[in-house]
Amino acid sequence: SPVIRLADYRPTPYAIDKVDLEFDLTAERTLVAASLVLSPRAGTAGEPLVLDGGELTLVRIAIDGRELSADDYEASADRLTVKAPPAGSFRLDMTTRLDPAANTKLMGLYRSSGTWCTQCEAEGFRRITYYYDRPDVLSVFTVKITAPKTEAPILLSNGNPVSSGNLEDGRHFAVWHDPWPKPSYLFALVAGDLDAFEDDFTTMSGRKVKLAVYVEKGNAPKAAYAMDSLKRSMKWDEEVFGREYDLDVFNVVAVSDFNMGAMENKGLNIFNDKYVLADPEIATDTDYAGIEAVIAHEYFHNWTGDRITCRDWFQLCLKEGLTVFRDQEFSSDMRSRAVKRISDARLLRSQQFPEDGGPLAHPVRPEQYKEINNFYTATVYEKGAEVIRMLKTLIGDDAFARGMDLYFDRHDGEAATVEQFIASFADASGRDLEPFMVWYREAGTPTVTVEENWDEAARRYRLTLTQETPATPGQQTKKPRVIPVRFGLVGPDGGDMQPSSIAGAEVNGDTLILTQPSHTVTFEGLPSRPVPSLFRGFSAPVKVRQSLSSADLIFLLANDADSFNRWQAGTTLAMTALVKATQQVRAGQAPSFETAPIDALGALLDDPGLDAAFKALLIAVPSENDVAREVAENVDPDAVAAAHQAYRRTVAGRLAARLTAIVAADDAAAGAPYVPDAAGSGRRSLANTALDLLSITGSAEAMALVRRRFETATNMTDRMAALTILVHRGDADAEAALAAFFERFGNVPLVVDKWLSAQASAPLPGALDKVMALTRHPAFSFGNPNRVRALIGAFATSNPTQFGRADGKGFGFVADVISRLDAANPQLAARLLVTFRSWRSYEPKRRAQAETALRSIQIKPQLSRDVADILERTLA
Ligand code: DPP
Ligand code: ZN
Repeated sequence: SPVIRLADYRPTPYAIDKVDLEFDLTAERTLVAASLVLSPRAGTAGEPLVLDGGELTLVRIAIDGRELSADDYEASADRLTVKAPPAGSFRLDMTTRLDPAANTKLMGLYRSSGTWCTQCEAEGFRRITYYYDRPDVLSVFTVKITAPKTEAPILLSNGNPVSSGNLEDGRHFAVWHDPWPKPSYLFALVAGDLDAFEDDFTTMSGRKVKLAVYVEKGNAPKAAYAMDSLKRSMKWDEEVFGREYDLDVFNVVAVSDFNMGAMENKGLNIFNDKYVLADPEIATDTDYAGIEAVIAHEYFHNWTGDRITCRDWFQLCLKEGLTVFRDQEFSSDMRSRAVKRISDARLLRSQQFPEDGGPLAHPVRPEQYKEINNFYTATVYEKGAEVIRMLKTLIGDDAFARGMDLYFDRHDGEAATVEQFIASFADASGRDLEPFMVWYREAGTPTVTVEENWDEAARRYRLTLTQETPATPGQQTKKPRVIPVRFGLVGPDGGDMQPSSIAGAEVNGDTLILTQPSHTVTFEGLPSRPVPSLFRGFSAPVKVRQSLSSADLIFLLANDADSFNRWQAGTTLAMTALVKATQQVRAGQAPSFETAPIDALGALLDDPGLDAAFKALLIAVPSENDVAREVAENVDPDAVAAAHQAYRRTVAGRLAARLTAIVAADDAAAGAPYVPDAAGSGRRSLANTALDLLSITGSAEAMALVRRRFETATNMTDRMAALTILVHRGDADAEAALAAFFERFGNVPLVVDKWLSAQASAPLPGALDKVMALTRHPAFSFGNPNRVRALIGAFATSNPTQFGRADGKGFGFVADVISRLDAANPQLAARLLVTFRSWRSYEPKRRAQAETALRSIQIKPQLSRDVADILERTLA
């Protein structure tokens, strides 16, 4: 398949001035009548009109009311060419016939539990009608929907409602008009028998907006938290970014079959129901936080994505990185900023770093692709957000705010580029940001190596900071990057010391700005050797190689003024211990651990000044996947697991009394009503982390605590935590607990997903057989993306020893599933395939097994472009 290149960008020869769509929906067939007003751009009159299609059947075509003859055009399933359109502006009428019920790709118009719904980003609109299905063609849409009234009493599209009424034969219609010009990927339609949770919001200029969250019948009460999150998002965007909503209505619809998390269609966001439905019985604290973040994310897109969209798909981070940055800020303001920052850094390291360091590495703003669906990645989203955060650190809060305003002023109503975005900040700050563009253009995670030197006699401290970015596919040499290093020099009393002067790098407040391959920074006039605290707040998405002693790390863990670096010091200590233990296991030795770092954690657990969520993060052991990433080469997941187990046993043993007290304190508080806020979720998170650690010893007392928690839990967070522990430890009561859980929640698909995931991620020899058996369970379906991700996705991503079985059966099974899914839903299949991206890091035997599994997919005929693209890059 062809390579699409940024360098080849050209505007279309025609603009689409106006679009009228009429959808005629029946159970048997769907007809779409599209009427487009087109006009040639300067100098392009008479050029052929070539529109995108996707598996379309054309039943009628006319220009300015005249039916075209066969000589006038060529229509294939994937393309329409009108050979010689009129020289001026003209109207193109087309009717296409669709089969939404047969649409298993979940792109374009499809049915989910009987509801007609759409997903058009990135290239789904072409599966509805022929169109310039690209983000730089903006038009004003009017949409009429007719459908059987009993089957679809609710008819929704973008914009504002215009009219509605009854027709013959039990049918009815609704007309919607969206005054804001938009590209086709933001089009949406919903028709179904849904319940609504309604409310309203008065904007900063006093306009009243009707809000509704539509859900399947009977689920309206479960939309309350999503609605509350929406209203808080609308208010926050006014207060923090000065952005007001711009239509009379804002609708959110939850559907149960959805490839992505959610979609920001103008005025009609469509969501995976996982990010809408919640009550304490069915949703965990993590689910609540996810709903709040995704509702905010999609709402924030109204300005960063819809009002200002992307010129082409290479600019995807222009809307995604920026909107992730905005939702991160929102969540930080709603909850704990320190905890959010740590969670985001963990996510980046676990999802984006392996992408950046493997065969699928690509720049935040890629320059070529074969299939754009494969670029909705952690690099574009999460690293894209980090790049914006660095920009803010670099130019300061005020210039950043002015730059945002300038961007909105200049580009409202346009399809913009990353260069235009960055120019707004260069102009607002006066800083040359060309060197900063390397973050957008080059892939790979820089490593910053730190060397220190203390001259006691001269009271002079030197840090040498050297950056290096490894080669990535297609990019052999790398330029130095602009790296902001927020820092502190921690003195013996735990406070930051102030040097009398700093030389060797630009300094901006508490931030050193690296621009060269290497800087030696000299700090004069310090009373004693400081302990350096670098990259405070995770000020740059880099790896840091620095050999601080255990004593220094323990000191930072206890004293650093920056909470991120306190956590980082603890994590570095744990990771060092885990990597060493893994090496000992591989060498046939018993792993051994220093006790001082563990005792330091214990002391922090006693500190009443630290909040529970932060303590939970401090004692959360880096995952086996984290350790494997650090080991990097010749990974043996069984050795990692053995080291991990031994480390957790040691921690649990030394901290047993404190951990038990934490669980008991939480038990005492459990009678209070469930509130999914930072305080409540922090308390539960700490208690469940403590319980998980205690259970690793398998002691009768610990397992009794787990069983009791499972039986007496008053919310899904605690119930699920306890169930997972029982299942993962292979407890004698695990099967009974799973049965009881299914008995109670088997009719709630989102909870069935948790039940599936707990079993799929169990680090036990029987896990693969269990997963295979569960694929035949009546509650499972290969047709539903959430079920597939909950079972197969969880097995591949969260069960390193069983997915990575030495006999290759784990790899083989997942490869078979990918082959089987590909024809029905290529996007989902390609996502699953990404779980193989680090296959070259395994020890030789597993590496060979993984390659065999990948090659077994490759030989299948008719692979989708999605899967073929990932496979080709993964094996390259
Ligand atoms: N729906 C996806 C998101 O909001 C793609 N735009 O990130
Ligand atoms: Zn987004």
